[in-house]
Amino acid sequence: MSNMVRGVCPHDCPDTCALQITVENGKAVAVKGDPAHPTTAGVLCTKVSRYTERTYHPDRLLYPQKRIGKKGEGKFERISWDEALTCISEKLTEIAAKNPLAILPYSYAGTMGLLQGDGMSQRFFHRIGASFLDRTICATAGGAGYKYTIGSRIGTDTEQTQNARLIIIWGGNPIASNLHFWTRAQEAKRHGAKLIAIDPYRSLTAEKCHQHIALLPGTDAALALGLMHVLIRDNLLDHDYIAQHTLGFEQLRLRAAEWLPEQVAIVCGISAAEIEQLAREYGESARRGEASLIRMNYGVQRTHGGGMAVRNIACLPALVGAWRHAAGGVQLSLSDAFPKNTSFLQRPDLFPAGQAQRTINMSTIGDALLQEASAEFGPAIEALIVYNSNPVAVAPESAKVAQGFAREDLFTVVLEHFQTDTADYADILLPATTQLEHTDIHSTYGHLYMMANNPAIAPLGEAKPNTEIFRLLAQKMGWDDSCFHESDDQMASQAFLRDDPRAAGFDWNRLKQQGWQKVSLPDAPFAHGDFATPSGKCEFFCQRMQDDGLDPLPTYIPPYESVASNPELAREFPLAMISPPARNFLNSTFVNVQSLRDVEGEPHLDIHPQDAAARDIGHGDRVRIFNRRGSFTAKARVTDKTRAGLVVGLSIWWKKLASDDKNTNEVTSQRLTDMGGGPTFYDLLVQVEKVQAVVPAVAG
Ligand SMILES: Nc1nc2c(c(=O)[nH]1)N[C@H]1C(S)=C(S)[C@@H](COP(=O)(O)OP(=O)(O)OC[C@H]3O[C@@H](n4cnc5c(=O)[nH]c(N)nc54)[C@H](O)[C@@H]3O)O[C@H]1N2
Ligand SMILES: Nc1nc2c(c(=O)[nH]1)N[C@H]1C(S)=C(S)[C@@H](COP(=O)(O)OP(=O)(O)OC[C@H]3O[C@@H](n4cnc5c(=O)[nH]c(N)nc54)[C@H](O)[C@@H]3O)O[C@H]1N2
Ligand code: SF4
Ligand SMILES: [Mo]
Repeated sequence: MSNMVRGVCPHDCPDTCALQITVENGKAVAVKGDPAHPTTAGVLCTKVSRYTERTYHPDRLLYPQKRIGKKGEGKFERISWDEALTCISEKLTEIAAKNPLAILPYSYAGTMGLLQGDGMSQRFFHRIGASFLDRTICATAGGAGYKYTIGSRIGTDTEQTQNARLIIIWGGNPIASNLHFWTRAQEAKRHGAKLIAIDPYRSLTAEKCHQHIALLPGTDAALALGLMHVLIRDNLLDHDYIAQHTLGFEQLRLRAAEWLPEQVAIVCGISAAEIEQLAREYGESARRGEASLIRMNYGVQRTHGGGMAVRNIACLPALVGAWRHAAGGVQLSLSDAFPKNTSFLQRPDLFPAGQAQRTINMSTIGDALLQEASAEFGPAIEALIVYNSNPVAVAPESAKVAQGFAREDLFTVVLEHFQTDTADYADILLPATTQLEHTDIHSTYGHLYMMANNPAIAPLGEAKPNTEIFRLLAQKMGWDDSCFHESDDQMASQAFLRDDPRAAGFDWNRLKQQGWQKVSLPDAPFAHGDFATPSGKCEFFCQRMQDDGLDPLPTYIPPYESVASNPELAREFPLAMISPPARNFLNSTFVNVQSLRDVEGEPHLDIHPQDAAARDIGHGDRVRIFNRRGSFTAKARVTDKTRAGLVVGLSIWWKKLASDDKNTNEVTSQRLTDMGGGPTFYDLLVQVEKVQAVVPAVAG
């Protein structure tokens, strides 16, 4: 018997595809994109087309286990659910009796579902009075910069992309990480649109654009100031839009006047002509009444001044009036378009009244785990419950993260599908269901549909949904609050605010059958201003930034580590390094799926021919990449895809699937961005040396 079940791709990807799962005799045999979903349009990326391979992977965790080896050794023995839950609840009760703030959840977007993400789990941590986790690892720097300027994370609807005439892909690689936007950008290209990539690396996407501007990492804010300079100098402005819908133009004019293209060119490592030309094209396109779209992505916000860079770029459409068009403006994220019922899902009101609170930044988890108790820090972290994340592989300055996880006095619980690098450190390892095995409801950050996920198959082995695991734990703790008895369906039915006009008509039962429903957002959301800032305008001058100790006007904050900003460090470690996502992995997810790992091969380091020659490095040689924080090895790929002075290691490898048990995060730092407390994964200097030449094949 064969049937089709409607689902949603749960991964941290803006596309949030609608899935159709074919089930035969209780087994999922195929996962396809729904042809009727407007952005999915019947197509999935290679990774998720192979979903059954991941779900039925022989290494899936199927039973609860407890540690029998040393911390991190990854040796476990099977136990029952009852034993596992009893052990966890006893340990947490004991710690909470001293100070519940010593308990910390650690989670991110392994699934973006509103239930299996931070639904029931947050209720649990609020009720126990645990430390809060500031979930900064991806998007908070840019989110902060964007919100200061625009007010909320909404922007151009992806479904308009094909109507744009100029598309600037700024710090993103959509062929790998936002495929369904790229499909529409291609359609625009066929209709005559020009595509420009701004990226230090000739990514798969940059390669396919008409033009590639390869600036130095972390200098985007300066480039945006240079563009403002030319737009204002040459009067390529929409004066009417500026007068009606922006704040602080006079101050911006004076600020931008300081940023001469020749000077910006030096900061960015590009030519003044590139800046002049880009500004002219952007301004003139708007002037002709055409839609110009900036797709800004995460590459921009992973250095010291990442928040400011996003803010500066977000000012550009208001200068030229690009927001007047449904297909113009900027898209960074659309996540604020969804009226999520977070207070119901996560129940912050359960936090014990009057108890002290503490927030730990997930991007500095290494330092946090190594902190001793003190008046400023509070209690040392004694229990860590990890779900939907793989911090030992993905968090910066990995040596410290691993050292923290290795603490004998730390009690660690990991909820996972697989025995990841992080799972190796668990005291109790719990098997979680995958998206094919549980219910969920989703918002997204790359389109405007509320999405429903129906379970397609029964849970494998003894795996349980995250929601159920926290429900059972709450019962073991002896809590009788009714919210811990709510089913996934009951939670989903209230996941969006039904009386909010954006979610008008939201009904969980209908959504489950139909699969999706669009939230309502005006076609050109800022055509008539209506920014969600305090002034209701696009804020070139931002009082809130001043109040927060930041420059209230667009400015440039150089990287912590670059040849220009730290010449002394650069003498020892002369190469900048970035580690953006590999196409066939999703962060560290899928690295253990053989057919996908085969395509990526092994960890590589892309290095420019000049830098390779200076170090006697040949194509295919094994190299060591190092700085004062750590080192890892990779296979050199000598290529002009990267610029001289920059090395690129596509990521994020499982450490244990690399030949030296290490990955790029050995060399990244725990320093944070200018705003939003974000990580600075692309702000570092390294040195590279050959450790082993390729052995040439013997001819004959
Ligand atoms: N296949 C795949 N898809 C993914 C992911 C994945 O791991 N794999 N991850 C998902 C997640 S969590 C996220 S956050 C998104 C990320 O989505 P994107 O932001 O689109 O991420 P990338 O694909 O890495 O593109 C970032 C690009 O920015 C460039 N870059 C690096 N530093 C700078 C800089 O200083 N300035 C500029 N202008 N460019 C810079 C990099 O070279 C890279 O090509 O993708 C999501 N989708
Ligand atoms: N060097 C470097 N490091 C980076 C980045 C980079 O570009 N360079 N990118 C950063 C970014 S943008 C991000 S978002 C982070 C991402 O880092 P993470 O959020 O940790 O993402 P993943 O590595 O994909 O790990 C997610 C884990 O959740 C598990 N999981 C999935 N679904 C479920 C579920 O339903 N239940 C349970 N219990 N587990 C589940 C998966 O099996 C997987 O192991 O990494 C960051 N780290
Ligand atoms: S990872 Fe992204 S592109 Fe691939 S199926 Fe999921 S949502 Fe779609
Ligand atoms: Mo991310």
